[in-house]
Amino acid sequence: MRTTPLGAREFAGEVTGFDAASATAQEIGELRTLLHRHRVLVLRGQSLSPRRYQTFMEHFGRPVPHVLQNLTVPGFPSILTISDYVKPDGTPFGVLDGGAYWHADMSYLQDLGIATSLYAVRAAERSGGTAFADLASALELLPSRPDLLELLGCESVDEVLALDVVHRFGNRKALRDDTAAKQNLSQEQHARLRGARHKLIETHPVTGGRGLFAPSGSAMSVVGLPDARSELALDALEEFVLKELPGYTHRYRPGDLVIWDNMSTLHRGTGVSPTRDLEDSRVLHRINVRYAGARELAG
Ligand SMILES: O=C(O)CCC(=O)C(=O)O
Ligand SMILES: [Fe+2]
Repeated sequence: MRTTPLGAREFAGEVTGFDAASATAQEIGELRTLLHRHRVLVLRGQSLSPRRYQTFMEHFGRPVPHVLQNLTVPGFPSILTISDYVKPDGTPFGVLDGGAYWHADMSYLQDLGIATSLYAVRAAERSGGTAFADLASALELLPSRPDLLELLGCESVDEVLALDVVHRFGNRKALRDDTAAKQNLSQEQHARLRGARHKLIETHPVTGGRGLFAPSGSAMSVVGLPDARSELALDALEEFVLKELPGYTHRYRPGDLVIWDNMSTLHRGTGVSPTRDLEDSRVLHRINVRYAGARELAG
């Protein structure tokens, strides 16, 4: 197994010499360590049935089924289909827009520590990729940005450590579009997504390291700041991450498996546009796992 960083500061590692379908528990254990070293892992040329894929990801944590159950792989409630293919009757084959805005998956859940994997069953030149931004060195750079501290209403980084952020399903920047309604969530699904409160600087449940957590996407407001100020501060944090921290954009080929840690990264889908041509479409299988419990697993 060899790893080549794809971005600066060891961000995003391409792993070669690893076959997810036949990996031993020890190899998978090594891959878990690599995930936390590089935050994003890229493995090309994998060949995984839904069953093998899910079993493989269960070594990273417990699957967390997505609320959009109607778009999961039949028989696999924990595997969500992300696709730009629209069926002849006009209905989507999968989630068309899995998140074209910067976000961290499932930050609206109370229990943190979510990894995401996307396995490319099908890929096309015209289809969008996934862009990633690294949050790992944000906290260390914060003292060099007194303007950000001021926007957050803080005089020191210690005060920043005490800030809480409210997260709710959807995208803060498109709040008025009512994203949840657009995705046809039932009342019951809404109730499950009431939201959560997290620290702006969170502790990683696996590594124990502290870092900036999910300033974008479902981060709705900084507790204690007036609404307009809170918006400005969260927008400024996102801009800081995108301008000053490492990034990597993945373009899919069939057989790619991309795994990332949502505690230390942001991501977004790039250039999603629907197609009725199956041959020219992208089909990704997404699994989310929560790290809690991963320690009990072999390897
Ligand atoms: O469309 C993509 O490449 C990313 C989708 C996404 O953000 C997700 O499924 O969580
Ligand atoms: Fe996402």
